[in-house]
Amino acid sequence: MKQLVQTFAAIFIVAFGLLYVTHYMNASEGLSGGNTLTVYNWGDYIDPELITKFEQESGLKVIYQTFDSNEAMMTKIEQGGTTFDIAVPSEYAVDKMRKENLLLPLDPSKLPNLTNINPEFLNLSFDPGNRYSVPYFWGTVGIVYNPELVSNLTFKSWNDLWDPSLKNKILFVDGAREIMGMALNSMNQSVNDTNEDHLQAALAKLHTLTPNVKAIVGDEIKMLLANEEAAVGIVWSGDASEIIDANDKLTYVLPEEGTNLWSDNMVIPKTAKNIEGAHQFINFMLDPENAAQNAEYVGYSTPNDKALKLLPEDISQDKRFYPDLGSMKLEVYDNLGKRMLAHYNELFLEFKMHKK
Ligand code: N2P
Repeated sequence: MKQLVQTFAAIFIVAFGLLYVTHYMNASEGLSGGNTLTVYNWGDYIDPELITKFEQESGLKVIYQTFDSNEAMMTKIEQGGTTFDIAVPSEYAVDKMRKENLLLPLDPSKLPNLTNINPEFLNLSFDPGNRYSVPYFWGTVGIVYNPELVSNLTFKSWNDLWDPSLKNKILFVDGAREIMGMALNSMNQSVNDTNEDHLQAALAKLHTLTPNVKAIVGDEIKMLLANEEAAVGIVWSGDASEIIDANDKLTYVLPEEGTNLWSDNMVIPKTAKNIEGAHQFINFMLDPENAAQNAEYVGYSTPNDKALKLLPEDISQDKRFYPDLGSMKLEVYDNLGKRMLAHYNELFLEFKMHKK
């Protein structure tokens, strides 16, 4: 009997101990929700001062994690085991996530600053009525280049990238849709093409660009181009703006065949623990002063009209980063469905593996 009591006591102590440790770990990793807010955003995509300001205003502790592609972010949220309160998917990923029930509906009464957003960025087909998402930044995919390091090329066409003089001079952003889309655009096809012959032709054409591609990189693309370690980059517009800020010899162009127009959007994933805090964060980022500060810091284009008015004119009037949307052949990525999106990733991976 005594032994039984001792065994029970031991089990009790171990179980209680485990419970305590789990609780403590959850709290310190921000998994408990209460006083923390877990934000999952693209790398280099917020002014850190704004995180501190939000913490001071809200009394919440922000746990900030980053991703480098929609696909990586969605996989992590789909797999579960995370408690992200905020994520920032691009439009086609918002559509996919809402259809897969990965998002919580927003409460517009908690987002009074939503009225600051330019209506052109609201109520779009990937999220009618903005039930699940609020625009954060927008931009294009284009070519940033250093005229001193390329001979007489102006990149009016995507096909200029294939010029033999560019051997080992081009950096690619590490994005399946961006690079497959570029190859498709170079053949006057849509960035949303799903025709297998066209996709295989795009991959074959990409393979022929291999000698000119120095590397496929993440956020370090900005540093490499600004330091003139490569002459040309296929980049998101905001990265180009930061590169040009650091080295004004470079410029940014959108080739005439057209390109992608994207937007990234704040959402509350189904895994959220602090829904109230998530709304507070979204509303905070929609505040004109905060949004302007953020846009100036990260270099991306803001969809916030009131913020735009607060930005210096050399930013807000720069047509490279605030192009007239009607004047260019710009295409938004469609949600091509789970299988086709996976196929784009496979094709891009095949290109990457061939390259190495
Ligand atoms: C910022 C990444 C921007 C993502 N580093 C474009 N969708």
